[in-house]
Amino acid sequence: MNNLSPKTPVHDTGRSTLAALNDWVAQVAALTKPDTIHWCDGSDAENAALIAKMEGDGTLIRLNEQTHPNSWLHRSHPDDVARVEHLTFVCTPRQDDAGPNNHWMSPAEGHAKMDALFDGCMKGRTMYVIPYCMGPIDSPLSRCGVEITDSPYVVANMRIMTRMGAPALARIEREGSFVRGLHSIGELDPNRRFIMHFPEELTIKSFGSGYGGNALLGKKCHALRIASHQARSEGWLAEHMLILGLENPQGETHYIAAAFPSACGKTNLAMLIPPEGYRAQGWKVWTVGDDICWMRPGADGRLYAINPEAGFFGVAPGTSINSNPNALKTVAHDTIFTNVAVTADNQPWWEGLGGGKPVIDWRGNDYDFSKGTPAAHPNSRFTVSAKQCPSYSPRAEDAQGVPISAIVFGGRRASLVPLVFEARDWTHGVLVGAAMGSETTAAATGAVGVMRRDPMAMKPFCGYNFADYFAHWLSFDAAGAKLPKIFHVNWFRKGDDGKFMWPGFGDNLRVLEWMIRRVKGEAAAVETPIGHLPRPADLNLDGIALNQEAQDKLFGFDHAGWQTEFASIGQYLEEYGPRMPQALKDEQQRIAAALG
Ligand code: SAT
Ligand code: MN
Repeated sequence: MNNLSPKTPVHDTGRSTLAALNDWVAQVAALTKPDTIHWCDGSDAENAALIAKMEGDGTLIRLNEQTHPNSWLHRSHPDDVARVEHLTFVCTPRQDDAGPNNHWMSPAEGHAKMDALFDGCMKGRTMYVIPYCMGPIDSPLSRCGVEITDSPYVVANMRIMTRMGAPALARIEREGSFVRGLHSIGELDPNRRFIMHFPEELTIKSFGSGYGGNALLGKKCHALRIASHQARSEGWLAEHMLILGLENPQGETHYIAAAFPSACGKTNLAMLIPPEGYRAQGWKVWTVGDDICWMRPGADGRLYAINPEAGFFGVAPGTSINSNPNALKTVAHDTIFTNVAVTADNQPWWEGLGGGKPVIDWRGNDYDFSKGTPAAHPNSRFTVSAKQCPSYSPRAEDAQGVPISAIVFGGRRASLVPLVFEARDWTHGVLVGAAMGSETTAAATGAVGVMRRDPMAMKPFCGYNFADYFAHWLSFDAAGAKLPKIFHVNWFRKGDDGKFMWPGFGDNLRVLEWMIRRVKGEAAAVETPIGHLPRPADLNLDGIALNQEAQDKLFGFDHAGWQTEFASIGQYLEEYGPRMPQALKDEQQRIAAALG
């Protein structure tokens, strides 16, 4: 680290037995010059003291104690409400290693830029040292990190989202290695904001934002960008996927991992409640995770997955007793809400909640209905422990993870892409993931609703060159592997009237059921150049009314449309030059040829 000044006298509450950690903390303190250093132990007493401090200075506002015990509202800076992809960098010695999918800076330049911002930034503040573990504390698949931050809001969120404090520190001291994450909210100035990753140094530096994926460094920065890089060299996968268990009436549970871009319904799918008829028969969905999945081959050749997170950082708008009753029950207490609106009796409120009336908007102003602007920010969030979720899987904390039977890719596609199709084999499935497209959402700043390629929903999160990432995916098809089947879904197909044609939410179970029946060799499908498609009769559509247009579009195959799509996929693969694996280009050409 540059810019080291002579040791500043600071009050330090703790130390570790690990010299490398103590040295790093001392170096950071010398650079950032905090008044106090607080080593987080993760205890209830520590949390209570932090919450009281934040209530005192207005960082947290207590919500209605009767309806939402122990729950808080945080209003972020109005310019700091989402991830900032244009300010997010991957710093590798060679630019090619970061790939065209990342903004790049050389490590030397990145460190110099960040260290200049961090210089003296914690004067008058407390510096918190947060040891955390991503994944169950006793799991060989888990990995640890330490985040240093000057934001007590980040500490409170990290306590919910990760296994934080003394047990994590003990594991770090045993293992001797950890991901280093340095964060400061700085002045929350969008012109002095950067999120930098140094994958080869297992280091993150984030400055100028207090929001979600920019600031809770265990999440996207560590568990996806740094972890994807680590996973490549260690033979596993770090993915932007939910994990759910689907239990059938025979009591058999199959686990499914599904990748969708941010704000495309991962939390809703992970907490799905089966439709009435299915429930009566005994179908259940178990939630293992709603955002991130780490998986690796087990001794039997199957892929085993853990959720590295301990909580949910879910999108509030659209969450209702109809769309996601499990989420609503999960956030009934001990929850931090960020940028939601509040009602006259101080309950949290957001668009789509379906009850109550907002009187104060997410900025803290009186809400004016006549303006037609949303009361809650479209990317407002809840942070809550996974343990509070009624459908939390009893196997979610399993050290060995859960075996994955199916991998699902999906995006928001208003046109062309049918409800579901199955890839012919692993290589085809990797191409399906690589070719994924989706319309952008409010989870990142920038235009909403623009179609872009978002391979495996990892466009903002892959810590290295996508061409190498696809090659890594292809490498799992090795001798002895018992790989999951790969599917693609689109819950967001629209009809000529501009309305969604598929009911979605609980009814998505009908599609999951077909997938598992395909895995077991029990369900039929039609072979097409893009993969195996079900006919309407192959799915259980009891009680669902689909008109002819919906049947044709959800289950049909638009030959001319796919010809154009495959030409565009071919161009996309070319953007990566000779690094793009030949097997993927061959697969694209094979399908393009079949399309004629
Ligand atoms: O802000 S986060 O990156 O944590 C959430 C998301 O965009 O998926
Ligand atoms: Mn996400």
